[in-house]
Amino acid sequence: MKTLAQKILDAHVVSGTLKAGEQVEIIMDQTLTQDATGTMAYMQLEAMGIGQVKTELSVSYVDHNTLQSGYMNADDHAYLQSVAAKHGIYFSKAGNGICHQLHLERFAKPGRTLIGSDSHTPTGGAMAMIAIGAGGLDVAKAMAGIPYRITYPKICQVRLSGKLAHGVSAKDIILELLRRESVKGGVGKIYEYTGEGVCTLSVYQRATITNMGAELGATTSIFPSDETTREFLVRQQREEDFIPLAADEGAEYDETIEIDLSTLHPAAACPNSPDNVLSVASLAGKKVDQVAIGSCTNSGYEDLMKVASILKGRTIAPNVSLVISPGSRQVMRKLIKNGAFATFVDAGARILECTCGPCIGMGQSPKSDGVSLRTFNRNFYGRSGTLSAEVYLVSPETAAASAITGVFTDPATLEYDDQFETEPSYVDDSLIYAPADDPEQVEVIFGPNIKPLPINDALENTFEKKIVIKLEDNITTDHIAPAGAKVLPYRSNIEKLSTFVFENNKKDFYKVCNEHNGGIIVAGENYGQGSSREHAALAPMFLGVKAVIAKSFARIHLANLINFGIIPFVFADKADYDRIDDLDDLVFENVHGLANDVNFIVYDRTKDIRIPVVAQISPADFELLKYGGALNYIRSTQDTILDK
Ligand code: MIC
Ligand code: SF4
Repeated sequence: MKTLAQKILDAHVVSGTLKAGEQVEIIMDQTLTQDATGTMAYMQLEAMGIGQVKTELSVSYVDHNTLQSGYMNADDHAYLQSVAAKHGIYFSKAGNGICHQLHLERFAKPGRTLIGSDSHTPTGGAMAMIAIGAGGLDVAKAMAGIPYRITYPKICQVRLSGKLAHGVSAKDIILELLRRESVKGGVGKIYEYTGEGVCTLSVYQRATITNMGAELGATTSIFPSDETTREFLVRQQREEDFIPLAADEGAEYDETIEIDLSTLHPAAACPNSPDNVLSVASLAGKKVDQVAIGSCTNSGYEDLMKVASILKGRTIAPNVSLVISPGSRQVMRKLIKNGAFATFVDAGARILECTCGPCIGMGQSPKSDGVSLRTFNRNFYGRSGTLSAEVYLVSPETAAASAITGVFTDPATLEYDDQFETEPSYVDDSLIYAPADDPEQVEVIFGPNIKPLPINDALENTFEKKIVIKLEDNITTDHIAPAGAKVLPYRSNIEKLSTFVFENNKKDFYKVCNEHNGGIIVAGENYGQGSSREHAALAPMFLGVKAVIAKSFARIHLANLINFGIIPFVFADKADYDRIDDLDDLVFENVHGLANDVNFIVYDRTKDIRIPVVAQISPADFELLKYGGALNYIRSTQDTILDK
């Protein structure tokens, strides 16, 4: 008797023991990349010497870096289009939509595995896929046919009963889970949704939930494939991709969480963390300056139809700026046809293109001390581009209702129609280009923004380095390698990008690293939560960071550190965090002798104390570290691990 997640995982495992906590290797059927992580991923694929990708399907999307002020982003787009054509990868052009929504609409298939260089890849779990976010190098490896290594997760059942009340939305379900479980509650887990409440949720609603499972720190989240899934696929004109899939009757779960949908109320994640959840009712009346509707979490057809329903015949409050970015061109086209789009314009909304936009700080930063309500998935410090802004994460219904009144408003208190016909989707793949028939003829275009991949040195057996920064709990990858319109254009230029590392925590961090010839990062719990951006490991690697000592790590960032040859240590005794300080000299002796889960002693020369730390990583990962990271390892051992 198996859970749904186990069924799909087990059918894809090629080595390892199928038991929670054990390392397994799984074959990935599909891959996706987006532009902000894709350039590195494809440079790494090319560095491996791969001709055609080995996956069933690989897609490259352009959706993040679309604000083209300067040549940089456009250079990246041209590179991505040409490299995709050459290596057997489908390419979705800028403006076509956000990778996760488009992938769900056009390519996701029940029962398949997907790895994507974006932390919200688990959105595909709404289509009964095992969909996992990872660093670009892991995605490049999957395209090269190398199985993906993960710790076999615990399977946590989320049993849904009842039905959502008027004004309550899928966003409120996942916010409730975040309230209960926290941003690190899902580490090492897959959340599998079951129960009679499942069939009351559409595929787009399920996608909101699986998307934001990333904020729980989970490996992924998954829904069964049922009649609702079939109808979605029929509307996308690909019913042939449907297969029914569910857990076996009597399957056993490691844990069960019960949620009665009828008891939920509209909720908001308050600054600066997605798990800082309060009811909208408790915030009612608080003045709002900006409302942003969109992102891969909440810009599907139904989300925007509900927004249109609330905005119909009304106009936004004078104190509010409302921006709307539809998740895909298909959805936008349909809203144009059925009149919903005209409603947005009439209400006073500012319409943005179908991209990530303000979610990643590509424009629309709020005013100083502004209160911004966003239907997005992350409200980390500084991510909006305005450090003093207060960003709240809410449902599209709460966002639309508050845009009209100008204050936090519980949508349950408003009359609006939340039933609308689910007509056939408008399907249009005209901005998705198939790979070239004659790949040898394709020339890959490298504009001046694309700089060569930095290569790490092999790991020294003994070294001494200073602590270059000491950080608190829950440091996000947005702290490490900030996003936003100013920094993101340098994602293909690591030298330049490295000058922004920790810019909001320690000004000129890169100069400190240069002065001390690299160093060691010390951090609290859940270090590296949030995005999959490998730049948060790659740029510190470039600055000479050799190890991070933290109380605990987020899953994807831990893997990225190993991939780029930075040793992730955890304190054997968390109390030792308080005994060491910024600029202490740390000595690491005989690191080549490291073994999984065995105490390793770091000598703090400044304080003359010994700190036991542990590296909880597999023997295979130790090998990567010795070579200075996965790319060095693959290139040195290529003949044996790549079937070219
Ligand atoms: C994000 O939402 O933080 C991003 C931008 O989509 C990242 C990827 C990136 O940094 O390029 C993610 O979620 O992985
Ligand atoms: Fe884009 Fe935001 Fe989704 Fe990341 S979370 S993929 S930036 S829409």
